[in-house]
Formats: sequence, C-alpha cells, structure tokens
Amino acid sequence: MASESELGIKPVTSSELDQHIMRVLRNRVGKDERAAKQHDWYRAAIYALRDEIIDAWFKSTRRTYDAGGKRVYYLSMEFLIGRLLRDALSNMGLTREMEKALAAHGLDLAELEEMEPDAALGNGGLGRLAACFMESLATLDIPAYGYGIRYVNGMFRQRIEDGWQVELPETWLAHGNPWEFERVESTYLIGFGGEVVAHGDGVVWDPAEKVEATAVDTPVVGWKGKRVNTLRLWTANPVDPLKLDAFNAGDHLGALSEQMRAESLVRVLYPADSSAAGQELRLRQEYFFTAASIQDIVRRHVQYAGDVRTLHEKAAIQLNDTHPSVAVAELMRQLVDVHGLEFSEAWEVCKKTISYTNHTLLPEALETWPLPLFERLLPRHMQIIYAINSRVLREARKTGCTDAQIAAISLIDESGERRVRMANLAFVGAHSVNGVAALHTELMKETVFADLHALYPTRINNKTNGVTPRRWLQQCNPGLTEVIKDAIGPAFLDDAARLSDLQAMAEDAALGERIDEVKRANKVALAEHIRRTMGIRLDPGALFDVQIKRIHEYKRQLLNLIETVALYDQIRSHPERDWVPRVKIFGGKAAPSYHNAKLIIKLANDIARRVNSDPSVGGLLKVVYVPNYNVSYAERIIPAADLSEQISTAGMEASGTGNMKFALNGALTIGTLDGANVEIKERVGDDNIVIFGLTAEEVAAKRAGEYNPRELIEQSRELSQALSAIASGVFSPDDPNRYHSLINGIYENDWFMCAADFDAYAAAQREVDDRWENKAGWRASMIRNIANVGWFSSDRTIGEYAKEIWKVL
Ligand code: NBG
Repeated sequence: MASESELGIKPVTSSELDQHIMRVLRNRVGKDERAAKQHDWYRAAIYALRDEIIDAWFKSTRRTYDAGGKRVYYLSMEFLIGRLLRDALSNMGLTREMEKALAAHGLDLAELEEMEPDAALGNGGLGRLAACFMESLATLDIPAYGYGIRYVNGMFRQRIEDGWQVELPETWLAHGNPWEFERVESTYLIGFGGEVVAHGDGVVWDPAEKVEATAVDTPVVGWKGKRVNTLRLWTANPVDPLKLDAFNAGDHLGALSEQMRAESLVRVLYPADSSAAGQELRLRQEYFFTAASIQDIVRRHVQYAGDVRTLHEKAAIQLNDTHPSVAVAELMRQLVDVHGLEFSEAWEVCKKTISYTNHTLLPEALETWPLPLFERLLPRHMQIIYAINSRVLREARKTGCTDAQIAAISLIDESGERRVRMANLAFVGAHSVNGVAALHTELMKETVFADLHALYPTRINNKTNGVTPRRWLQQCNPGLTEVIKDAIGPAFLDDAARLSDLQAMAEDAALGERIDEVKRANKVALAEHIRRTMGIRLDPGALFDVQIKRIHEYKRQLLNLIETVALYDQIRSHPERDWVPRVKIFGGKAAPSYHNAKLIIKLANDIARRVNSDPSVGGLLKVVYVPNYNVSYAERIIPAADLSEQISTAGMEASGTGNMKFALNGALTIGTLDGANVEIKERVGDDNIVIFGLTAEEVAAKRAGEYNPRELIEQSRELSQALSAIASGVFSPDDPNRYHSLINGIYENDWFMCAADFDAYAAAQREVDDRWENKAGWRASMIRNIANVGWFSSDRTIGEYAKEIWKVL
C-alpha cells in the first residue's frame, strides 16, 4: 500500500475497507451478506472505493481554488474510457486491500472486474487518447476537466453472424453507473434556431428551441492518487418535459416530443471513424456539448476571477479535433453578446484561450457543414463566423495572398454548395494547432493547412501521442511489470522513461527467458479465452500476429488478408519447408455504412473458416476474427501479441497509439513509415522493427503520376494468385462474386497501394519468420522494444502540452 505522504490521503487497511464495503452493501445497495448476489458485491466494492476517491477529489478541487490556478479544459466528442475499477484501485494503491477484503467473503476481485461494462463513449484512437490524457493530467497533478457527452448508447456492440458484422446497441447504463454524480446545479440552457434581434447597441440571439444540459461527473484518479480530476459529461433534458395541453387533448406522443428531442441529443455516439458524419443531429450534438462546456468554463471564471477579460490566464481550452470547433464562435458570442466585450478584444481573449489538435488528414474527415443548415441552426454563430472571416481574409490580403490562397484560407468553402469549414475555424481561432506525430505534423503544413500555415507560420506544432503506462503496462500485464521491477527496480512505475534501464540488459539470457515465460502465459490465457468464447484452439507456441483497430481501407487489413492467402498457398505447395506456425488475429469494428470495411470483415471470416478447417496446413496457420473488439479486449490481446501489424498506407495514419501499446508489451512491429511508427523506429532501432513499403512521399508521387497496379500485379505471381483466388470465390463458394468488386478496385485504381506494397510486405513477413527462429535474438528485440518506448507515455505528451501550449507547468 502506498504511504500517506505519497497519496496525500489516509491509507486504508483491508479490514477497514472490508467494514466499509459491508456498510455500503447494507446502506446503499440494500442487502445483507446473506442475500447479496455477485452484482450487489460489485456495486458495494465500487461505492466503497469511490468514497475513498471522493476525499482525494475534494482535496484536489480545493487546492486549485485556493491557489487560484489555471485549469485545462479538454473538449472531446469521445472519451473511450473502458472499465474503471481496476484502474482506480491500482492508482489508489488499493488493489491488494480490495482483493483481501473480498476474499474474506469468498469473492474474487478479477471476477467482479469482469462484470463492469466497458464504457465505450468513443470510436477508436481519438477517444482512447482522450481517456489516456485524462489519466495523465491527474497523474501530473494538472487541474483539468474533460468535457463530453454522456451517450446513453456508446459504441455499438458487434456480433459476427455468418461472418458478417451485425450492430447491436450497447446498453452500458442498463444497471446504473456507480461511478457518476449528477450535478443538477450545473445546468445550462442550450438554444437552437430562431433569429438574431437588435438589443441596445448590439444584438442578441433569440433561439426558437431550448434544451437543458446537465452535468454528470466522474472522478478520474491519477497515479498514486495524487490528484483526482473531473470528467464532466453532459446529459440533455427538455425544458418542458410534458406538454399537458397536448396530452389532455389526446396527443400522448406529441406531448412527449420535447422529451424525445432532448433525449435524441445524447442517445448515440456516431459510429463513423475518420469520416464526416454530416447529419444535422451530429451538428446539434456538437453544439450542445460545446455550448454547455463554454458556459460552464466562463461561469467558473467569472465567479472566481471576476473579469472575463482574464479568461486566458485561468483557462486553457483544448479542442480535440474539429468536433468541438464551434467553441470558437460560441466563446466569441459569450464574450461579445453576453459579457459586452468589443469584438477585437474578445477575439484576442478567444485565441489566447483556445488551441486545437488535428487528428487526420483524410479530406473526407475534415468536417464542413452546408451553410444553410448551419445558419438555420445557429444564426448568430453564422454572423460571428462571417465577421471572423472578414478579419482573417483582410489580413491575408494585406500579406499579398493570391485569390487561390484566399479561397483556401476562407472559413467558407465556395467551390460547390457553400459550406462552413470547421477545421479552418478552429485554426484561426486558436493560438496553437498541433498534429499528433512528427510526420503527420509536417504533412499538415504541406497539405491541408498549407495556406493557413503560410499566413500563420508559428501556429502549427507537434505533440506526438502517448498512452498511459498504468493501464497499458501495469494493469494489463502484471506479469511483465513484476519481471521489469525485479530487473531494474520500481522507478519506471513513476517515470516510464526509466524503462531505458532495461536497455543494458537486452542480451541477458535469464531476463529474456523470464519475459518469454510471461509472454507465453499471456498467450495461454488468450488462447483459453478464445477457445471458451469461439471454440477455436490455438497453439500458444505459434507466433501471434495481431491486427486490431478500426476497419478502414487505409489501415489495410486487406493487405494482411491477401498475404494470409498467399502464405496459405505457399504452405500447401511447400509442405516440406520449415514454416513458422502463425496465428493471425484480427479484430475491429466497421462503420455501419462503410460497405468495403464490412466486406473486409466478411472476407477475414471466410478465410478463417476455410484455413482453420484445412488439415493440409496442419496447425501451421490459424486465422481468428475476434468479435466486439473494445478496450477490455485490447487489454487481453496486447500482452499476448508477438507481432504488431501497423501497415497503413504511408501518409494516412496520423499517429496510431496501438503501435505504442504493443511495443510497450514486447511485441515487434511490422509496419510502414507512417504516423508514430517513424518515431518508434527511431527509438527502438532498425534491428528491432520490421519496416517495409512505400514512403509517404512515394505514395504521393505514385498517386500524382501514372501508377498502373494491373501491370504490377501481373509481375507478382504470389499476389496475382492470391487476388484471383479471392476474386473467383475460393473463399466464398456460396457467393463466388462476393469479393469481385473489392479485388477489382485493386486492379483498377489501388488508392491504398496494396499492390504496390505487397511484395515488400510478404518479404518483410518472411524476415519476421527468420527473426523468430533465432530465439535469443527475438528476446533481445522484445527487451529493446520495451526499454525504448517509455517516451510514448502520455505523461510525456501531456507534459509537452502543459509546458508549450497551456503554460501550466
Ligand atoms: C485518429 C487517427 C490515429 C490517431 C488518433 C489519435 C481520428 C479522426 N484520428 O492515427 O486516425 O492515433 O486519432 O490521435 O480518429
């Protein structure tokens, strides 16, 4: 147990915790020990732990108020937090105490942990990054609020039926959420529609519709309980829940229409990753949570500092992608219309307060809204955007921008149907615009933001992503954590950079063996889970080759599948060779409307069915598609992986964070020079990673030039055979044409460069085999990966944001 001085809170013994749990079981859950079921104990355990956290929470909040400190506000549409029990216990230093307290009643903590629903309020990397950042903010003792939406249904649950993805609603709140606190006193009115009317010297917005946003708070505990911050998620309520006159007139449904309108705002998370959602409801969601957050921030500031003009001294607002970028217009509206500042003065305060992170260069994911829709829903914001635009474009004119440059900088896209460009709004309204990996940041300057960058050349900066080592090493891989502790002592638990102490021991055979034993135990546990849930038997001695992430063409699960088919052919044609036994594990969700992504899932399942039942590959190759991949599943798979697939078309993956988690757990990466892979390679060294394929520059050149995939395919025997097998229905005898168009896309256009990179990828896979055969070499590489990726801790990332953007450290 951690000491009081470290925690800043009173240490708790297991018997105190036990008494606490019994009290809570009785008084809050309403059961005694005899009647209590597993779920009652689960709630009692969380409530008891939560009580311990609350003390630290109050202390943290009080300290910030007393010190008059600056706060960080992280505005994000997504927080993919996953389960909280294990995380909170470990950070509070109470895991052992809880285990003991529960064991006294014959209960197993691990079983209770499994009962917790996975809070999936996000799609993928962007949402998980926000969750890692919240934990690191608390760990670094930085006062911070995360602001988002309390979705009733988060990310959908994925079922695989006959190989196809089927989406089911996820009901994570079905049995209540013991972690949260509703704050009815923090309720704000959020308007939509209506008109702008003259008022005194200025104008006011008179919305036609209003809903209430109410705060629901979840405590976020940092490492060793040093600080507890708040994740504040907004829920929506109607101003007038029941229209009694309508009800009395017999219109029972119509009477509830306001209720339904409000509920729809927080009902679902849009399940599209890296593509614009586009619908009116999405814009309403964005405005709803952003406006509530800005009102809350401004209210807190005015209450404690008095003068709204000093907002930037006490508040740093980070926009997580463009989703909350209407914050720029909303903050301006608050400052000018509500608090009476001059436009110019407000504009300076706004820029100094706000900063923006870009997470993708995919043009289809850069949000824009049809002007008529935006103006109808947010008429005053539209006026403010025009006013900002005229300032910016006048400034641009003065510096000698051409018409083409002006058109690119403008907040309004005039090229077709007129649209509001949210990325440009965020860019001009922020003092800092950052990318999430070195390569991505450079590409931002050269491509999507080239003209804005020329106008504001110091605004773009890089903050390479990171992951929290608490969840992604200590909690998901306790075995490895123990081995590392034995080898280099516990300093790395407080500072992941200290993992580098392992570097000098990379060739230590005894250490290599122990790390290998842990990896094997993790593989046995995963294999057992897969056997139990899917009925597939895996050999833990095989190389576990894993690609888990959202399904997207640019991430190239298809390239991996084509290589799998080629390997299958090779094993069958050359049974006499010493093949390295492989287990290919795939997992991930596809956006429900993304046709090709769903087809890729079906293809993986078709290949799996065929390969796994073919006696001629004799256990040398197995293919598994794990259903419903989520944070908790990642915590199970990553510690068991030998090989991490990070094979996106170069230039398209902004950073990746899975790549960091795998390396931290001792997997080797096979990958392209894309996103943070580039920086992982620099750190682990060329001999401890397998890099292949076109560079971002080469991809751009091919796309601009005369790339002929058909010719390439015809020159590569393995590739053409694998493609024709898939296209001709070898894996889909029930529907031989199923993959025709998918494969034809590679022949005709191959935007994602599967054909161009195939030979290099296949050769890289055989290089992995060779390395695997050299056991000592592989183990040394595992150690060198673990030793050199401490830099990818989100503590380092948040430290950089704090010093360079927020100025709070
Ligand atoms: C994703 C990128 C990833 C990156 C995460 C977190 C979006 C829009 N972007 O490469 O695709 O790791 O953001 O920065 O989801």
